[in-house]
Amino acid sequence: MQLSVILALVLLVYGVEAHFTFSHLLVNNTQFSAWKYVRDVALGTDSFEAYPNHPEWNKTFPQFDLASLDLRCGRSAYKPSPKTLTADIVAGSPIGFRIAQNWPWDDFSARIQHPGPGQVYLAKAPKGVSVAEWDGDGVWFKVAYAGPVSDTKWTLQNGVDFNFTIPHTTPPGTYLMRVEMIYPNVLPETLGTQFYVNCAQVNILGPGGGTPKDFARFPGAYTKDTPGVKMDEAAFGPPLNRNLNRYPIPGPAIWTG
Ligand SMILES: *[C@@H]1O[C@H](CO)[C@@H](O)[C@H](O)[C@H]1NC(C)=O
Ligand SMILES: *[C@@H]1O[C@H](CO)[C@@H](O)[C@H](O)[C@H]1NC(C)=O
Ligand SMILES: *[C@@H]1O[C@H](CO)[C@@H](O)[C@H](O)[C@H]1NC(C)=O
Ligand SMILES: [Cu+2]
Repeated sequence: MQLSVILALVLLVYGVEAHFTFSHLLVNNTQFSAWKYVRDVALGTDSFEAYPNHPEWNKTFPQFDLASLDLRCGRSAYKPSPKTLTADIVAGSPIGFRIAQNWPWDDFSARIQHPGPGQVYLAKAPKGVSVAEWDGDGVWFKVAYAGPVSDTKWTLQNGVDFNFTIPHTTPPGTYLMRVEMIYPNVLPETLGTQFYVNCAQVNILGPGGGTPKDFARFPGAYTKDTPGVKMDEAAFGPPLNRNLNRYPIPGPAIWTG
């Protein structure tokens, strides 16, 4: 590979627009303020980045460690925080997560630039435990997947939203709702596949009647050998987008109600 190509790839991986947090919940066609219903995350440090030392920027640094508790809800966000509120959402109505966009420097317009899929999981708070006080140490089922729209294009890439609908028959109750965007990555210059993870606290309203199945735990759902986390660069190597319809979806099957 030519040096200029390697440099371009490295910039694509480390570029300032690259990182993000899903800090806004979208409910009833409304964007709620950052970290109102989404659990706030701790600051990170990223040796690859040399950008202004702004707290919201430091929150964007991704997860790499598949065994870390931080893979559950983002950096230190498995710890409940009294400042996070719980949003009432109606099962079957359109909802979403939106990334943080208000940055203190001019040339920054945040978008989900990395190639890769998004997924949403739900975990019901145990009986008698308020979701606001729960660390999410339970079983999670998948309710949404945003994969490739074509062989060369991902649904989420270059946008700011991950919109979806949870099944109408989801059992009512309080849940942690975990969003992840996965940037599958095999470049030797990087630390590996990146996870952008956040969790909202939601109270699901609706008729219920469905029986969720195919559960996973976080951490634990993925290993370094999970297809879709571990990439075969020969098949389709991010950051290049090609043969995306062959992307193997990591984790359990999606539950549609
Ligand atoms: C996601 O939903 C919001 C309404 O909550 C809407 O304003 C926005 O345009 C949608 N985004 C996409 C990419 O469809
Ligand atoms: C924020 O990230 C930068 C870049 O990695 C790092 O130098 C700095 O120490 C971090 N700040 C805090 C408060 O963690
Ligand atoms: C969304 O609308 C429903 C009524 O349709 C309401 O019960 C709920 O509180 C609203 N959620 C939020 C977060 O405003
Ligand atoms: Cu990034």
